[in-house]
Amino acid sequence: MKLSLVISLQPTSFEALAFKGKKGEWLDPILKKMKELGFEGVELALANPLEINQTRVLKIVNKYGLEVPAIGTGQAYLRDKLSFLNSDEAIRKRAVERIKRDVDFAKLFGGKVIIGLIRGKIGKRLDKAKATNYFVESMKACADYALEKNLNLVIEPINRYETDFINRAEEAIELINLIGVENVRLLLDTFHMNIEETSIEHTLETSKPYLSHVHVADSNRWAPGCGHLDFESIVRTLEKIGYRGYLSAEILPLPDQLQAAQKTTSFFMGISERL
Ligand code: LER
Ligand code: MN
Repeated sequence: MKLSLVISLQPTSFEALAFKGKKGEWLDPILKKMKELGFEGVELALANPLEINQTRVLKIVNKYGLEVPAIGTGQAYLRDKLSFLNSDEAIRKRAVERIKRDVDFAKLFGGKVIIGLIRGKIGKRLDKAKATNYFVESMKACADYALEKNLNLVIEPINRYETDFINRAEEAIELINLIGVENVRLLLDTFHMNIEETSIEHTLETSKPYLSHVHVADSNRWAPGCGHLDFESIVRTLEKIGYRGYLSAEILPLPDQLQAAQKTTSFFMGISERL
């Protein structure tokens, strides 16, 4: 299993990020540090890929020999209010177009595109059946586009305090089967699983045929090892089901940015020595 760290290329209100973009030359020194700490990948979250210098990002990522396992898209919802469940068709269409641009960006690295907060919420205007139709329709359009580029989309169940649509792995799997395009897979995040799933290990096992990306954070969303999740058991289960993808740390920058990143690699290195 390989380790990556989620960082944002743009400023954002989303808090669980070790590093966030700012003005000036900030990306190069951060990726340099990540490489030194032992990360093999960097997961890039952003609001809109058309607002950034993609060639420059690619150049810096390549300079440090890092992989980009996934692109995070939730800021398009948080900042620009785009979502697949908006009752306004024009906004749903803009959300699909934004994901297509994320797919173009992901293609530079061969990474997956995450369908997390961008799905939106059922809220008071929709019911579950209508939300499901809207979601499946948008997902099919994005998945067909990604399939042409040989890329995967991954649906991420998110805890009930952030969304009322797809909180558990079982719900995501049902939708993956309904969408029926082979490049739509599953992302599981240990922070959300700790809130929503009866057993993290059991859910990992039953998700085996679908699982294609994993976010790691401890129970308090600090770096793994700083809360009360049993990561030895989680890693053992991932090995048992033959998961070969990334563990991507989506964590609060606490007690500070660097320590959050350092604790992540030293903790998982300790686990792999023990297992
Ligand atoms: C949101 O809490 C989250 O985990 C992100 O990965 C979703 O885009
Ligand atoms: Mn996540």
